Amino acid sequence: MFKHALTRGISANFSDATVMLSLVEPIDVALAVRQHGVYVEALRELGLETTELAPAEAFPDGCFVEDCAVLVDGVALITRPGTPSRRGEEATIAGALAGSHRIATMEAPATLEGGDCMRIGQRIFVGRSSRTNEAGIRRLAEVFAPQGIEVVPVRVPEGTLHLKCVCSPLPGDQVLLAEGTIPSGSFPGLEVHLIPMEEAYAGNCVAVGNTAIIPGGFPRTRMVLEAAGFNTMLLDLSEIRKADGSLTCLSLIW
Ligand code: CIR
Repeated sequence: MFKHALTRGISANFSDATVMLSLVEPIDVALAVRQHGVYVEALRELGLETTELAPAEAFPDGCFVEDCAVLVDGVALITRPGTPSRRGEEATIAGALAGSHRIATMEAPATLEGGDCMRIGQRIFVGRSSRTNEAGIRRLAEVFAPQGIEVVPVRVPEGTLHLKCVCSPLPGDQVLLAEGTIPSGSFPGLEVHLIPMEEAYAGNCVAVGNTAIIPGGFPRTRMVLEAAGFNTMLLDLSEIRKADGSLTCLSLIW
């Protein structure tokens, strides 16, 4: 069961966040700050002790802390983000985790982002994406092998930023997955809860115990999760989504 969460506030320069497609509507930074505050509050309501780092003006994407580290049982692998504009974010994350984790690092040419890493039991499914390369995957396997972790690469569909843009872990060998994105057979031995492709954005949820935080506006996903026995908490993520962000990206939880 998760006990802690690390987050970082929204940068004053959040409207300059890296995006895959040009924005149709500008990001409302003040609204993003409020949405982020509600997110942190939701983590607290779920019983997590939260540490919030101050926003970093130099890093418009700095709130997406998940990408900067992969955590397994007291070890933190600090990543080397695949996008040059995000390099440097990971240093403050390493500092924040140093008190609670043994720190491991990775060197060029390896790149890896936490959004591509989905731990379920003793496996980490890792996306081969534009952000995560083979050297990054090898380093992930090397760091966590002593803890009995098996690293399982999964191809991320074209045009999808990270593995967890379309799927996310649920407690107890279960996974939430958007239909038509990644084949269910990529997750052998897991109970796969499928949601319709048009709700793929909600494939990224944060589940703590039997409660799943999901983005508002995805009724079929809510039904799937509730039918699977989860309570759901709905959050408005409109501004976070404009920056290609979703729920898991906004925290590191352990
Ligand atoms: C980026 O392109 O890196 C950010 N704008 C969004 C990162 C989202 N992170 C995640 O899904 N883990």
